[in-house]
Amino acid sequence: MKIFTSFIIGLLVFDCNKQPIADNNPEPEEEQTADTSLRNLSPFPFGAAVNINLLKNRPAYRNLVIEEFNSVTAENAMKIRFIHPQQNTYDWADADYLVDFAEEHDMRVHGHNLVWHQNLPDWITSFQGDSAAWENIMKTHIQTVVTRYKGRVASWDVVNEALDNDGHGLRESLWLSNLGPDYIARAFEYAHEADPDALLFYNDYGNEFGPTKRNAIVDLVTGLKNRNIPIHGIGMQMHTRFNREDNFHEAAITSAAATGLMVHISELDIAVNPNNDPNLTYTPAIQSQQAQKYFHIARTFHNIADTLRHGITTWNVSDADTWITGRYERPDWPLPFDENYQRKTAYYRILEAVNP
Ligand code: 9MR
Repeated sequence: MKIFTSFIIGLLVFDCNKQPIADNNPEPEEEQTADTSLRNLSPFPFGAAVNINLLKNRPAYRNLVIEEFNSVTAENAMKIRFIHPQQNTYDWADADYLVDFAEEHDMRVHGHNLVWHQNLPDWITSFQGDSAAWENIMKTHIQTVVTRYKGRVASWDVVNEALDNDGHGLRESLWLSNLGPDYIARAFEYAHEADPDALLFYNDYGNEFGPTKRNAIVDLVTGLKNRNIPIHGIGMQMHTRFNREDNFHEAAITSAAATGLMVHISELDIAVNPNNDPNLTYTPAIQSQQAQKYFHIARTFHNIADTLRHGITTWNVSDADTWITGRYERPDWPLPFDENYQRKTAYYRILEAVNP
């Protein structure tokens, strides 16, 4: 029933917003959709994190990605556990598929990610060696992956989530304990050596939590920049919620831009069920509050200097494939497209925000 209802709502919203077509000038159907798409109307790249299986096997998903986005991030396919499963084995199949797909459809690829405390393969978690041997693992991984996609992957999340949850310091990890705190700077240097033209990002979550995490992120990247470490941007994941106050999102975006680095809202989604209510209904009031958050975030981003706008990427494509429902085992509807891949109110508010 829930799915059926949102399908009907999706159809209604979709229909109400169709552009009128002049009778004497019929355009091919493909172009009518493309004219009103995010990729055509946004002045900066608009992307999504994509799942390679869905891209291959679900036509509605694939078509939506092709029509709406001009940037893609692999949700998982470029993570070390998948791309580098054994010390001397790389599995490029899914990442290659995505890069080929992006080129075919004139999209930018944002690489996610090179160094992270999570998603490590067993050969790394069980690795025994001195810090030179660990350094070799990090350097070889970064340079092998970046070199393979040199000139084809425009930008990379070089280091992901190196700060702890609250921003009180660096997160405990195998990288930190074996390499010391300056592993972050060296990761950027290794990536830059492998592809001097790639834009390199520090990516983290919680810029919108409040001043402690926000300032910790800003201090970390500013420190790297001041040492002339080749860092070009801040990725702010922004997995946020429909009832967070606007000033938190605003402070996150404007403080990142104030560093002079490029800004990527790299994993945007807006949860509506942060309290894990198993019986929550996605009411029109909740939808409209969520759409207003999307509007505010997209407009605030739109208003920073255009040279700093790397783009906005949503984490997943639609409410049918969001990571949130699986991870938290709750109903939720965090994305601009519904379970049937139809545009939601949030979608139209984003269009309005980026195309004033
Ligand atoms: O959405 C991703 C999920 O499918 C994976 O199981 C998980 C672990 O690799 O990572 C999720 O993506 C995360 C991203 O890589 C980093 N920021 C938080 C994202 C959501 O957890």
